Amino acid sequence: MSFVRIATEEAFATAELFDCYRHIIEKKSVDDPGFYSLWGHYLTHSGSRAIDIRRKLLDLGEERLRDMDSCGIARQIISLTAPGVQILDAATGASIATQANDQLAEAVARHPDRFTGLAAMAPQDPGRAASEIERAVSSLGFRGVILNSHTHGEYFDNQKFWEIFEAVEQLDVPIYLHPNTPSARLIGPMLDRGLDGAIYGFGVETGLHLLRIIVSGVFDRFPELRIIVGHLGEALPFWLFRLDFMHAAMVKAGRHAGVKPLKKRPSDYLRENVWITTSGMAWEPAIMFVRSVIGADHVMYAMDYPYQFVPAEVKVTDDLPISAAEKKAFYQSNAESVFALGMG
Ligand code: 1DF
Ligand code: MN
Repeated sequence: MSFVRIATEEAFATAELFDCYRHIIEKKSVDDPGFYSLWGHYLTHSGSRAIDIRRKLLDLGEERLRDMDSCGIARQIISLTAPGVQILDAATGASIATQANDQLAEAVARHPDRFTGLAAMAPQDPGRAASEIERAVSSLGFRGVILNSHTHGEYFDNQKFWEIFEAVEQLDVPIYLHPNTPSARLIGPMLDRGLDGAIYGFGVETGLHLLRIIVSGVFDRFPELRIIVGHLGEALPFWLFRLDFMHAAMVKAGRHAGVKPLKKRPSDYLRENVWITTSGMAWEPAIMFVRSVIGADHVMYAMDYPYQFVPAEVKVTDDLPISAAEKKAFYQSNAESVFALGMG
């Protein structure tokens, strides 16, 4: 059985977004230590990794296609790199998101057989974000939305953001909940040991965000909502048993005002409403474990280009001990289904 490889967490940036980031770094105008740690590095460092990443993020043409060809990636699902426009003020964020979506749409139009777009949006103004999502899906043909975790320290269990859930549920597209550096409240003890970034802090921040969404009852209110999360579920699959046990105990004891009864167990939402990608986790034992506890139809491939552009890692997923039909689901059909590729 043959298949193509679809990579589902692949990043780009616009020159205008980088200009905004440089301006914030220069003026120190935002209270977000993680942002300075991440982008203070990638935008100023002169090592080859930072230089390559800056250049590859800005390319939506030949270099990206060559890199995809070099490791057999047929299609990238492309989104604006973290933290996207969520670090900006509301008005600037909305206009940079619109511009980024237009630039990505032009690239998709040039290479419709290679690129699929996810919509950037600025949750700082939820109403405007919902309109931009509607435009990006209905007019530009994008197949989902990128959410780079916290927005100025706020999380999507907060009902002020729920009109964004309404919009995606209505449009029937998923949200990719992508990492950001931990919010200012969370990052303290990570910074001085360099644990704030993709090594660990990203996963803590993003797993926490998804758990806040689950325990707040978002999926009871929006039962059709689909959330995609990378890095093999940001460690949550390993916690399934304990999450269910402790959540039930807390609800029974009425211990926390913010922990209400849910219609299902936390693990049920993680299996039914959540899809998981392998970005940055080319590691057979972990992939097989997550498939076994989440279900093979909700686990799919991602590379995390250009941050983890390691062509040899594709061999790890090519060599997974699964059938040809399961491999096709992992690399291709699960992504085609959750992003409704070829259906509009
Ligand atoms: C890094 C990793 C940066 C991922 C990312 O976006 C990112 C990194 C700024 O290595 O610094 O998306 N990642 O998803 O693992
Ligand atoms: Mn990523």
